[in-house]
Formats: sequence, structure tokens, C-alpha cells
Amino acid sequence: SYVELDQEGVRRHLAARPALAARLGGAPGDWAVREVSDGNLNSVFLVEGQAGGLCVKQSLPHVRVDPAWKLPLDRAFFEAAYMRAVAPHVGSAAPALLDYEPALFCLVMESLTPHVILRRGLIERAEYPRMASDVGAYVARACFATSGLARRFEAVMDDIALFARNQTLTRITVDLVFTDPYRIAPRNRWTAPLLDTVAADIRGDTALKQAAARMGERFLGRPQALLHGDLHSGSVMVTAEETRIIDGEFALMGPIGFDLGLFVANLLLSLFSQPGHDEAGAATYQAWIAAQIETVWTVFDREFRRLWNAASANAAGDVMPSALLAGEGSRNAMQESWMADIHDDMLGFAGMEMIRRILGFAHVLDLESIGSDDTRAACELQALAFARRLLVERSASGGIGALLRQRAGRLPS
Ligand code: SR1
Ligand code: MG
Repeated sequence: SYVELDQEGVRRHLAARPALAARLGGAPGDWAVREVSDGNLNSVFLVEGQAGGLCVKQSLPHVRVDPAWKLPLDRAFFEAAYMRAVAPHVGSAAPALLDYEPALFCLVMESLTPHVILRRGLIERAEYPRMASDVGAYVARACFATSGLARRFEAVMDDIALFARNQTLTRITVDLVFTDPYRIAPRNRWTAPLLDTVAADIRGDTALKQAAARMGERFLGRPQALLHGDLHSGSVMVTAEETRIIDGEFALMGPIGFDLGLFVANLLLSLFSQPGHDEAGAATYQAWIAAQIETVWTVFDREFRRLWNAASANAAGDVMPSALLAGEGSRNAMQESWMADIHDDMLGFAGMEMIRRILGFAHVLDLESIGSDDTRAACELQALAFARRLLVERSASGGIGALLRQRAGRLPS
């Protein structure tokens, strides 16, 4: 039966599993157990033994950062199911899941060292040469393999049915991303009084709210592929040589552009936060982030098409079956239209993620760590203006590259 694990509970949990204990090596009493919980929802421990390390993650019966907000525990089950579903397709981009204990809603994974959370690296202005292409390729591989382009409809529908039960976390997304920032809601928050007017403007912006409503419809009504569901820069761990995607507990069958949009939005939030930390060098680092955003898309696009072309040879999927697209140029035309749709979704979802990270419940450290209310608000205003363009003007924008080239640079003096 369920108990919340503390450091000694984690030690006992691992000691009782010989294969895990062997990975750590030595005696359980010698293992170093550290709590490193960082996200909003769960507790996380890192355990070091003389032979290696492990990461232990457990669902709590509430939101970790808000114990009054009660939650069922089943998110760990969906994270394990997501990891098992994508592991065969994404190689080392996902950490290995070594154990899942259903009674404790507890996962044990390989420990990632010396990787750091990407969001923290971006705040430090570190450059990760592989990150953007690794994330673009990861989304292409995980999403293509779990879509109807690669699978028979029966398998797709099984996943629709399974992940449709991830309702608690999907409800969080529906409320926090797709609804609350556009209405008066008790969980909305911002500290700078300067944003009071902007939040009111957004609540009165009919064109913006219609665009947001359409994105909400696509999120719930377009089950293209199995999504990570919360692919922000806190869900990516990096070194200069490696990129790992973690935290797939929000997994659901949905539109592929949602994963891309969340990731791009969090890079954009970092971009707009930079002058708030230090004007000197901000423009150079912003240019680096902008280039990474373009790379995420171009690598995703290239890899997704490559997988599609390769799969067409063995007629794998029931969606866009290769038998119907065999004619000269026919598959290419379909690919153009699919990729344009995903790109459009990516821009729209990115706009929504940016808005909710500034006016909703769950903010980002990139902006929150700017000490001055006025400076933070100036960065946030630029981010919100860009987010509005993503939602309302994206079809006439010329795409992510054009939008990035037109973005505001420095803060107004
Ligand atoms: C109550 S959970 C708030 C946010 O944290 C998670 O990481 C998701 O992004 C969620 O929206
Ligand atoms: Mg998370």
C-alpha cells in the first residue's frame, strides 16, 4: 500500500530490489540518498552507490508546490506507460526506466549525471550544441512511431483509450493552459502591477480568445500521436554532448505541434528574459536561442519526413496509407500539407504556453528570477506581444523564422 517515501524509505525500496541494489553496489547503508525535487508535482531522489546512481520519482497525493491542491496518484503509471511506448524509438534521448512499483506509484530510472536542467542552463547562458537538433529528432521519432502513419488504427486506438485515462493531468493542462489565463481565475497570478492592465486586455481580446479556443479544440480533438504533454525546458536535461527528455507524466494522444509548441515557447520565454538578467551580452545569447528554435523545427521536419518515406516502403500505417499515395508527387503533396499543419499548431500552442507562463498559475524561473518587478514586467510585455502574434497572426507570418527575425530585441529604455 502507498506510503510517501522519505530518504530512508527510498533506501529500503531499492535495497529490496536486487537488480537495482546491484546497480548501486556496496551496502545500502553506504548509499547517499538526496532529495532533489524540483518540478511542481512529485518528489524525486538521487541515490549514489559505489557502482553507480539511480533516480527515484514518486507521485504525491497533492501538487508538491501546493499541498492544498489534492491529486490522485496515477500520473506515475502514465509516465511509465509513456516511457515504455517511446523507448524503442528514441534511443538514448530518454533515460532508461528500470522499475515501476504500482503500489507506491514509484519509478526508478537511470540517474542523469552530470546533466543539468536545460532551463537552468539557459538562465546561465550556457550553449548546448546538440540540444535543439536532439529535441527536434526526439519529437519526430516519438510522434511518428506512435501515429497512425506508422501503425495500424487498432494500436492507435488502444493508446487513445489508455491515455484518455490520464484525465487529472489533462484537466490541469485544459484549465491552466487553455482556459484560466483568458478569464478571471483564482490560480492566476503575477507580481508586477504593470501587468494588471495587460491581463485585463487579454480577457477582452476577442480575436485572441477565439484563436485560443481553436487551439483548445485542436488539443482535445486531434489525437495524431502519443505526446510527452509537458515538454518545457524543465523536462530536458543536457550536457554539451547529450540531451535527455524526462517527465512524461502528462502524456496523451494529441496534436504533434503541442510538444513542439511547448518546447519552442519555453525557449522564447528564455529569449525574452535575457535582457532582464543582464543587458550586456543579451543580444548575442538571444540570437543563439533564436537559431536553436529554428533548428528544432528544421530537424523535426527533416526527420519526420525521412521516417514517413521509409515507412511507406512497408505500408505500415492506416493513416495516409501508402497504397493511396503511390503516384508521382502525391506523398510529397500530403507531406507538405501535414507539415504545414504541424507548424501552424506549433506556433499557436507556443503562443498559449507563453501566455499561461506569465499570467497563469505555473510561471518559469527564467522570468521569475528577475529581481526587479519593472524589469521583469518589461520582458514579460515583450513576450506577451510576441505570443499574441503567434496566436492571431501566425497564418500570415511567414513562419517561425520570419517571426523570429521581426521580434523586438532590446528592452525599451
Ligand atoms: C499544478 S501543475 C502546474 C504545471 O506544472 C507542470 O510541469 C505542468 O506544466 C503544469 O501545467
Ligand atoms: Mg514535469
